[in-house]
Amino acid sequence: MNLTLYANRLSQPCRAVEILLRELDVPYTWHEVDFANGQAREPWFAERINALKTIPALLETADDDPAMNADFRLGESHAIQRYICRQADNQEKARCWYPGEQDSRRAAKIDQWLAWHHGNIRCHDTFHDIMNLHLTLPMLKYELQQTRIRPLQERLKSSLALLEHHFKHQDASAITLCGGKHSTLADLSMVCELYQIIAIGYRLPGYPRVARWIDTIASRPHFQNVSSEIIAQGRSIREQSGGYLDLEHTFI
Ligand SMILES: N[C@@H](CCC(=O)N[C@@H](CS)C(=O)NCC(=O)O)C(=O)O
Repeated sequence: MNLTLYANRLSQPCRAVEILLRELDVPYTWHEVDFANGQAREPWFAERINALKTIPALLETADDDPAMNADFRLGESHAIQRYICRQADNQEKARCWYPGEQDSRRAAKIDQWLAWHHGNIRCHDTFHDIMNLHLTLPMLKYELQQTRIRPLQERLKSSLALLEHHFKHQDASAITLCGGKHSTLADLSMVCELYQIIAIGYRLPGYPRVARWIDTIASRPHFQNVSSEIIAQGRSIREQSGGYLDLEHTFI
């Protein structure tokens, strides 16, 4: 495969795809998309890169001009990750992340959690709201903390409680969504999302198993390297925020 990843490391779904490529030693070319300034909404992007107008997008080509000559274009991070697992040379490793037809039931459980991720954790993630607030409307931060951020955090807490309950019934030596020692695409996608609030400085004392699960996956070297921009962004938000983030009491 000759792969080009159109992405941005401030985007959770993009980081999940890039971490997987690195975990599986799949070679790829990186193409940064300035999505914050609307690049993914420009007509050329929809026409040549991803008709869904989102990143990540994966292009596969026989030569080195993916935007003009791609044989295959794919959007949606979950679909991209499954495709990478199906195509990777190292199938032994790839099947640990997503077994596909080799183990249909396990693959179905991974699919279940991936679908739940999009309908729950991703919808209630406060990171982008906090970042937008921090960059564009800092004078309204205390007011918007109450009207905008708190309701999202409350909804996120119910998803965290569901995960904590799920992990209670898992083998305590390895916390993974689908059981077993190896993380899957579901763990990776969800932890990439949740790690954003950890990067700001929130901790999850009320959800100790969830906290351990995040820590286990986030401490992998590829995860840390690909997340370095989000870690820096989180630090800068924390340092300039004053007390409004309420880091100590939000997730008790
Ligand atoms: N469900 C999609 C979500 C992708 C998505 O929301 N990407 C954002 C960046 S995090 C984006 O491309 N935004 C472009 C825009 O809003 O113009 C996936 O998992 O790939």
